[in-house]
Amino acid sequence: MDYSLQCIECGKELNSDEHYVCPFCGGLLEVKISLSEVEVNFRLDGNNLRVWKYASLLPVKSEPVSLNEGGTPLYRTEYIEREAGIKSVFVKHEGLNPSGSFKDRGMTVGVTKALELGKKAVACASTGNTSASMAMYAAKANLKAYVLLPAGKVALGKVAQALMHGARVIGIKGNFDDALALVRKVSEEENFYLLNSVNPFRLEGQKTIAFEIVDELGYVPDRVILPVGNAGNISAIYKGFRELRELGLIESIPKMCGIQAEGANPVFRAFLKSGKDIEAVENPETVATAIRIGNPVNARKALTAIYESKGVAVQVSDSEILEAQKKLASEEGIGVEPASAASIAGLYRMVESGEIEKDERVVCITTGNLLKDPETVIKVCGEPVEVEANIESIKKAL
Ligand code: AN7
Repeated sequence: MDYSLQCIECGKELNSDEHYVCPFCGGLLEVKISLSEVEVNFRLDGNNLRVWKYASLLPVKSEPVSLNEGGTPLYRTEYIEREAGIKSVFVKHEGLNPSGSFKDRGMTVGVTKALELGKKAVACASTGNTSASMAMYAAKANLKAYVLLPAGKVALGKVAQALMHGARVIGIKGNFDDALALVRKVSEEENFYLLNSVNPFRLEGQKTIAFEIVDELGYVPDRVILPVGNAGNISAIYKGFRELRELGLIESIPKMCGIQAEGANPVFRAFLKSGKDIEAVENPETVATAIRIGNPVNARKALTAIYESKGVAVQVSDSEILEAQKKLASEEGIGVEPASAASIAGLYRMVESGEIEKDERVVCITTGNLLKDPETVIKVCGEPVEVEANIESIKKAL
């Protein structure tokens, strides 16, 4: 397949896969697929959903390192439709990927690329899910994995995964943004293949969320809503829709709507000013630790996606996030982690503000699994009651 890497800042094109930032200006790179030359060998017929169904639009040359990622369920949420008064609301549950988050779509491509480039080790900074996913795919590919985490600020399930899959996990006394700056330096010095969302190949895998939404629904929704942290996913999904349109497979692009937590809201703030550049939030804080990010590297790409698609950025409070998490779990049977619930909290905010029309067809993306963050669940729901082991006590407790 034909593709190049293009700098999103200076526009220069590179023909080597080695870079993840522009060697001329330091800007982020984006994979530019030669769409006029691609032979699309899949049909958007709802069958065989998985990341590698779309291999003809993915920039790899070798056998993929795969754990059967993608093909996640798209649930119709009738309770939420009724309560929000919206014609159709679907939830695409990315928490049902192999490691329990959407990151697997990116890692299958990113780790395959690491092998193509002959790398011996991969690395990332992470609020948790990236590290869990990377560790898993590195294990499968027999690569060393190095992880930098903000100490004490990563949900337990994610740390457990990274450790058990064999990554070297290092907590730093700083936040995610500090960890990312450090891992970028260390990776350069140690020749680790960096798998944060500055890596353009990883994002290519994530664009398959857009392909699958159209594939499964059979139409293009009016709006796609998802949480925004480092802002890679919203950029990737928008790119996916753009490619389908350029190929003539769809005619419209959904309004891309990015949701941030109030305490970690730089993209939302830039959006309020109609700006393209963010001002970093120095000390980001939210219960949704996955998106506790103050200086998202892909913010410019994300804002472009939002503006070009006529979408919006929205902020939600921690209590709205936890309420939405509970609603999804208890009314719809969909178990997600707090960051994921931000998409539903955002939907409700948009209903309140009048941003959404009643007759819209909406897809919310829930990015990570409930099991990732058991500690927050116990804080919200409390511990189970404990009683004597006899029928009477149990009946009293029912
Ligand atoms: C559940 O794992 O950044 O806007 O290091 O785990 O593409 O960053 C996680 C991000 C949303 C935000 N939902 O996605 C990491 C990390 C969940 C996440 C996001 C993350 P981006």
